[in-house]
Amino acid sequence: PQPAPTSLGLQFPDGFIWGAATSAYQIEGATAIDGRGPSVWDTFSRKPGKVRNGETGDVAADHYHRWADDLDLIRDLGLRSYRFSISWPRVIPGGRGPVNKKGLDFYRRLVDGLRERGVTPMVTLYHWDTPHELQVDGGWENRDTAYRFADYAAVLAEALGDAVPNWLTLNEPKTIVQNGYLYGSHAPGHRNPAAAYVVAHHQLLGHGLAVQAMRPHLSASTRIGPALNLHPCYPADETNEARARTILHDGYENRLYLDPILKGAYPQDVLDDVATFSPMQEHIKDGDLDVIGSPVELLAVQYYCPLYVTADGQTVQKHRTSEAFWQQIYPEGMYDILTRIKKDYGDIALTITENGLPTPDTLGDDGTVRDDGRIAFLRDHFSAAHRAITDGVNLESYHVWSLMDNFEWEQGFDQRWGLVYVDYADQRRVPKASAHWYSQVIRDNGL
Ligand code: GBH
Repeated sequence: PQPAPTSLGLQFPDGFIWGAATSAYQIEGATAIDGRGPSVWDTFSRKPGKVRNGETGDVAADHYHRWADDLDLIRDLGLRSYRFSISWPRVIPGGRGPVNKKGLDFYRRLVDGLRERGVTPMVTLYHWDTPHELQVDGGWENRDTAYRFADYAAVLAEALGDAVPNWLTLNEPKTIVQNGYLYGSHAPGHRNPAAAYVVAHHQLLGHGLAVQAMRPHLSASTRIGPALNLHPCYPADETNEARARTILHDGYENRLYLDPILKGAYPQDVLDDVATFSPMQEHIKDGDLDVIGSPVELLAVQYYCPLYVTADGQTVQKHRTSEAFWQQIYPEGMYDILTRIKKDYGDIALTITENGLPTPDTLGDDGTVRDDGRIAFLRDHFSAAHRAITDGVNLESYHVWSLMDNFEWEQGFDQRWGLVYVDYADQRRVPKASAHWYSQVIRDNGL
């Protein structure tokens, strides 16, 4: 039978996979249960003034206890892929040393539970929750953390490798560099440009070491890749100065991570600029770039917004922003970043692992949540992705951020990014209008 006609007339390719994403600290709660050790986000969120309203992930969406119901919800919405992250300190509480079997068992239940429901798991090894004990020794400033990350990656590949076809190493190493070490707004809360780019290198090294450590435990068809938040950068005006600053800005936002992983070399313009304020290069040892450039089969792209760069290297706003002050809404940026990856990095398989919008959602008296803004946002970004596919981009799946409302880092619980509303008073889940709309998109494989 013909698929039902859809309003925009956009049909996605057969086999295109629709899903949603979450991360461990943002949804799990249960931070002191079953042997989990503390992470940097436990210690950071407890410090006064770091998170809005002093909130923490101690309970979050209580997913650790409600996982089975949440997996039923994922199935009932028709999602075919679920991207979640594993809490490093749940599996290796001290960051190095003994494995916590209860922690591993939780993720085994999750992975098996997804497969029983016909949903493919996509696992992120690390979504910012560094074990506190490693941070005491310098965290990603310390080269040793990269090796400990590889040990952890091998443990997971061995334990879950048979059941997980796609693995993502680091989530957004750039965000740790920028928010964790430049602005201080994320854990570990430093403002130290010199350290920030040492942290960039050690994270990238950790990525490469993890890829190498996992391989022996995985089948030949299992794929590994990084999850990078990419920002298309445009000059704010037509001056030569703005154009030049935009190229460098693109280097810091995109090429600093893409080039070493996919081309085995750092971009020279960024290295030269970093050298004016950071000892990063002293930390790049012989052979590191071969490790970082270890072959990967998948690039996970997270797209939220573009950046407009002025002649003096500042960024300015050109479009309406969302509830998140940093997010200008520009769906064409999705097309631009996807086509640019193909042009500059070739035909590596791409997945969108995050794209979404926060909206001021409330539970209505009739028990529904009307989030029309999210529907419009997703419709426009799905359309841009469709156009990229039509133009030959190898995009195979799309994960909306997020499956459900959760702990939005320094913004706490006020910003709601979910397809599913979470009532934090009783942990009730209510699929929003966007969730119902998305289910229809999935059924139609189009919109
Ligand atoms: C993603 O990051 C995260 O992976 C996810 O955990 C998060 O919930 C989701 O976005 C929604 O925010 O201080 O000006 O840099 C997206 C990248 C990096 C964008 C941090 C906002 C903070 C603003 N984010 N950045 S700024």
